[in-house]
Amino acid sequence: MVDYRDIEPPLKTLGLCLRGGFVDEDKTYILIGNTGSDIWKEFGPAYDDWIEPNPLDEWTKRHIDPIAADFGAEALYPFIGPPFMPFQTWAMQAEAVFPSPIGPLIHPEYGLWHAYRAALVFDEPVAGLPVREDMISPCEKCELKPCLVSCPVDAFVEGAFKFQKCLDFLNKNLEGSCMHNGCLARRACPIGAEYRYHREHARFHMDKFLGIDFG
Ligand code: B12
Ligand code: SF4
Ligand code: SF4
Repeated sequence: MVDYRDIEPPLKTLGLCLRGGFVDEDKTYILIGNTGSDIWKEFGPAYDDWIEPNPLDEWTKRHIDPIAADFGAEALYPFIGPPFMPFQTWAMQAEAVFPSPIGPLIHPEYGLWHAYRAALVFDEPVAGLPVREDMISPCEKCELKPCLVSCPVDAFVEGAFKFQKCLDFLNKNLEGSCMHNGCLARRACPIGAEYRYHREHARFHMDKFLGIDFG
């Protein structure tokens, strides 16, 4: 039987980590993700091997497929779709993360500075699967909610992300703070401030966000 803790070492060398797991209909789902900019230390300098237009997705698949094969699991990815796999729903089952008012799930330690890169699906139980911690969302204790008042174009309206407003602003401010350092609304959140993405890492994601073909 595979032990949960045995999956961590090969991920660590990639700047990735385990993000909990859960059992559903006899299958065990284990989530893999990144917290802070650890992933950038491994992926960023490997730019000679980047395959555009989605180098992080290609890099992830290239490294995770063999790890999944070694452990006898199937690898699923958040970026393959549509239809996309319900990674945020899975994440809420796997670990103590909660919807934030601006969209991304918030983690009590990493704040908004984390993401999911893959899920390993096993046909059998996995030993040492951690139990999801019983916690409350940091947003419940956050009275001022600075994330909701920091966007220069009020892209967050009544719980929805008006991404076209955001994209229009970014396109007019390509050398602005959002593009260089990452979303101002996300950076306004006090939780997990020490995990904020480093400048180059943030810029990479903003460039990719801007380059999405919205049809
Ligand atoms: C499409 C997509 C987008 C589109 C959204 C378009 C649209 N209008 O839907 C665009 C391009 C705009 C986008 C932008 C961003 N995205 Co995006 N996106 C996705 C993607 C690929 C698919 C989403 C989807 O359709 N899932 C399918 C549904 C069925 O999945 P689901 O998990 O069941 O979704 C449910 C939950 O969201 C849940 N839910 C939401 N709120 C609440 C509240 C409660 C109370 C409950 C119970 C449930 C709930 O309801 C949804 C429907 O069932 C996901 C990856 C993935 N596979 O999920 C990333 C993903 C959601 N994105 C992510 C990120 C980080 C971003 C950006 C910050 C990108 C950036 N610039 O760096 C921005 C921020 C946008 C924002 N403020 O919300 C991360 C979020 C990580 C996290 N911490 O939660 C994900 C998970 C990708 C990843 N690799 O981790 N994204
Ligand atoms: S600023 Fe407050 S409400 Fe907004 S995401 Fe952070 S903790 Fe939640
Ligand atoms: S990136 Fe900038 S414009 Fe876009 S939602 Fe965040 S704060 Fe608003």
